Amino acid sequence: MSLFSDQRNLSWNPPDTSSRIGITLETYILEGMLGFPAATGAFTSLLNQIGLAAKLVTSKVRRAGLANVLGYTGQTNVQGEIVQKLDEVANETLLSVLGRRGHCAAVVSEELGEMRILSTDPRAKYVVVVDPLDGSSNIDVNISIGTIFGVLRKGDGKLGADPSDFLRPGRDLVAAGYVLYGSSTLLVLTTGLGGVHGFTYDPTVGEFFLSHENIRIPERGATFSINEGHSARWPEAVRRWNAWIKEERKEEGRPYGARYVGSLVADAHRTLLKGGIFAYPADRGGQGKLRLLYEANPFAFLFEAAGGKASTGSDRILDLVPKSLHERVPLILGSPRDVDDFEQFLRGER
Ligand code: P6P
Repeated sequence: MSLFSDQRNLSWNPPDTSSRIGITLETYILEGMLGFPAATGAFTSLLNQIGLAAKLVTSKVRRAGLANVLGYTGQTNVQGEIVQKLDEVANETLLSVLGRRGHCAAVVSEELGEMRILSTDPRAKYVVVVDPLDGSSNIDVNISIGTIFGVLRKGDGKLGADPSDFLRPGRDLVAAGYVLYGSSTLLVLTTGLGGVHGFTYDPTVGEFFLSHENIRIPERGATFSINEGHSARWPEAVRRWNAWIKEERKEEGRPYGARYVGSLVADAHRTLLKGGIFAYPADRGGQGKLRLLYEANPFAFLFEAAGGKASTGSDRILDLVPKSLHERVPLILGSPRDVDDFEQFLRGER
């Protein structure tokens, strides 16, 4: 009997190919679904390397708490070996993986004072900025931490990269994202062109699967995220905005709820999904705490790709031209309407 004449009710239904939920990160990248032509094999390979590094760091982060329980103090372990701090381990992991395939010419990392050359091969067309493990001080209290990364093209016609390849505005990024080591490990990625997408890690199979396709931030949210413990150091306009956002004005959607984890990746991720505003403003004439190259720029690139805004409170983050590799910058990140409100206070219009 031909299969096609079989009268039994075949329970198999053809897969719904309209939704891409559930496909792997590798497939998503390989098939160019990030809005980048799959023809750029080097770029595809580089993004997959970042995915591999995230898997390796995940396994180390997940065991870190256990390390403390087993007496691995972060100083010397029971074998008397020097146990590196987790962010150093994450940094070494990322450098090792990014150096393997020869697509990454150099890295600027929060963990390294200077740029690190990985390849002088002319085929190494990209450079990477990375905060290997942001918020790592939270690991011993089991609060979510994260890895933040951005990819830039190396300048044309050069063998090795140099700092000028990094001291460029964030609008030159070709990809950016983060890995959130929370209740599950989530990698969120964009090339700017093809939207923002989240991939959840399944440790039982060692794969990232598409779980959040085409993330868009709400026009306005209902929470604000700022460390009010620093309010004495803020410019007066920030204090006025902070008082305004907490006013009891139901008809105007205020007060906003306060949410602050103290881990940038966690606070930014919540803001991206739910809307609202995250602010680490300038303090007492300084530039705030967050770094432009590997914290503010990757998030600014990603938030704008999701319909959000990112500013210093007055200038678009992605237009800033860095003067040094580790320079700090005020970061106001979130729903466009909420960032607009903040900027109006800083312009003295409210
Ligand atoms: P504060 C963590 O140390 C971090 O670099 C970011 O992850 C976080 O947003 C910020 O510092 C928190 O700083 O001054 O509020 O403790």
